[in-house]
Amino acid sequence: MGKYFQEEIETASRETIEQWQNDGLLDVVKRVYENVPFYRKKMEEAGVTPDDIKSTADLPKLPFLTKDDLRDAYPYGLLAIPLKDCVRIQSTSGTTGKRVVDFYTHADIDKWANGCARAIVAAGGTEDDVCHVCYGYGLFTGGPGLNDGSHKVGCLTLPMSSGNTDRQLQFMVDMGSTILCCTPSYASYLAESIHERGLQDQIKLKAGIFGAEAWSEEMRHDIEEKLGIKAYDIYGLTEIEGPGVSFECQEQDGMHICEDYFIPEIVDPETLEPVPDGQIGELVFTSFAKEAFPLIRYRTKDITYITREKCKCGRTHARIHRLMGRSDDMLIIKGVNVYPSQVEEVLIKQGMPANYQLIVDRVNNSDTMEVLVEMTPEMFSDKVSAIEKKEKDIVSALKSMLGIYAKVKLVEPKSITRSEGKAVRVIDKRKI
Ligand code: DLL
Repeated sequence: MGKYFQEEIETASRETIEQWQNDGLLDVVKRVYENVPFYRKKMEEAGVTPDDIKSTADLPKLPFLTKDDLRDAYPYGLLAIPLKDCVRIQSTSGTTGKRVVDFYTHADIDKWANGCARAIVAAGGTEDDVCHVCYGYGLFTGGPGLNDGSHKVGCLTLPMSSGNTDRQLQFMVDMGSTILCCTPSYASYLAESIHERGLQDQIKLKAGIFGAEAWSEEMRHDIEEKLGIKAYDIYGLTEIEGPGVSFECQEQDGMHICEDYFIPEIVDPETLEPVPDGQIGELVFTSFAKEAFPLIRYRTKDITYITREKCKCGRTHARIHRLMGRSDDMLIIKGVNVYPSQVEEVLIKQGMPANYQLIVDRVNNSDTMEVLVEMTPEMFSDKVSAIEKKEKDIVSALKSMLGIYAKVKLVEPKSITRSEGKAVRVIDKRKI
């Protein structure tokens, strides 16, 4: 295996990529207009027909699609083919509102696996590797996606799924896992557990493919240092396809979008107008290559910016910058905009593990924020005075970063719940 999984596609000229996207857009608009009453109605309401769409330059004429639309159309309302031709569903965990379900044909699964295989090869993976997948398996896309990608590359695949850290570490040591696929928060938890048990010398990991939740550059360095690996970011969402929509290469300088399957746009989340490359906004996708469940102009709510400059790795597909938050996870506390990633940055700079939770509340009409932070096992045995001092240091570091006071409480190691591998970073009691 060389540097790329599909060299010709991954290094195609921008003209070729644009041609794929123009052809793909015309095809998908016609398909949904003819086969999906939900879409036809939306397009009719927007006064647009397939004849109005000649190239990606006409995208702004098409209506957006949101998670609420997917919920309204649940379960079959956005299917573009007969149900009998679908072979798989995947779904979100549905912790907020109704589940979102995505359908796949054989061809859809094959393309998804290509995206994940490209990510694994970009992280240095070959058929000699042992790929340890501890994203959840099941309705969640993480496990199945990386699993299929790992098969395509020809790695020995360990379908571990999430949880049971003892078993994860035993297999990691016994099988000599070289590539670790999981959420960054679980990777840092595994790193701590490896150090606690003194297993560093028995671990053969060289790379990690981490995604499914926001993480910072500081957290990347922390994990890389603790595990002695290179840590790569991978992005995706259930509605579009799960992991492998975009992924980092050896340059670790933004995630390449599989542009032969998806058309990315960045729009201003307020005005919904497209913004130029390099400008921050909300990521929007058109999944034109999907047979079963193609989405047009789906608003991800994820905030980032895009670049179409050729990458040093030789790939030509556009890159998105590490995600900077969600247009809906920004907290407004006492009128100040706070992103959980800013808190994470402070904590890591203070030498804390990145396992934390923000509890936001409203007391006597005033917003409050409490930051629970897990201690390392070493800190846990420190004197109370040392712990109190650390809490004070974090309070003042947060104050200078955010400009507001947040109460800080250091809690026992591993006492903050991890659900489905994804960390629950914010509990906003104001909404309850
Ligand atoms: O999290 C798919 C996935 C699995 C991606 C494994 C990467 C690895 P959902 O559960 O539908 O799908 O959640 C999608 O998670 O809109 C982002 O807000 C967030 N997210 C996903 N990847 C990243 C990332 C999977 N690399 C939502 N950085 C997305 C930051 C991410 N946030």
